[in-house]
Amino acid sequence: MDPARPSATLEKARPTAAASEPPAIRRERAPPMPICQDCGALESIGAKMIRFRKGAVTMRAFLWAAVVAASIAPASAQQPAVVEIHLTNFRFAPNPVMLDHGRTYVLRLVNNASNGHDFTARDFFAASAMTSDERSRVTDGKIEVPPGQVREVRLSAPASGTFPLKCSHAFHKAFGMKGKIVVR
Ligand SMILES: [Cu+2]
Repeated sequence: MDPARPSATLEKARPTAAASEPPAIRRERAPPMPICQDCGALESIGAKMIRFRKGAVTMRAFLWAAVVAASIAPASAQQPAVVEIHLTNFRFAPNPVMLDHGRTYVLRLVNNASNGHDFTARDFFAASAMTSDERSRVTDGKIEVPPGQVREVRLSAPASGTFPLKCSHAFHKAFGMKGKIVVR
């Protein structure tokens, strides 16, 4: 009787409360649903949460990429691609010289001929990124390579394009010592 009473009173209290204030309860509980469906308030919060999560994932991916890039960067800075170009009577080899945009190179100019030659590429040198020290190796858009010697210059390849290359020694271009540098 005793345990039944309280439950009975609760059951009694509930119906009476629900019966006495059904409009008030329904009005208080009802608004959230129409707001959610009508103006999409809840949906927008959900979307924000998804965007936040996506942002967090993107941020994580970005940080990871930055860490990877940071670990790779010093190695690529220490080890630029070496491109050996032979200057002979009277041609450049390879020709064209193929480079990739933005990549760092050491152009190793090798002259095994008995004549002096030069590597003249004014537009290419002007467009390439170089330290002032490296740029000082280039005179008037060219690098002179005495017979049997090697000259090196380090640079970052410019935006993609085709740049003329020649030897400026008298008649060498006419003899065929010309070519191009193609940056992809
Ligand atoms: Cu020449």
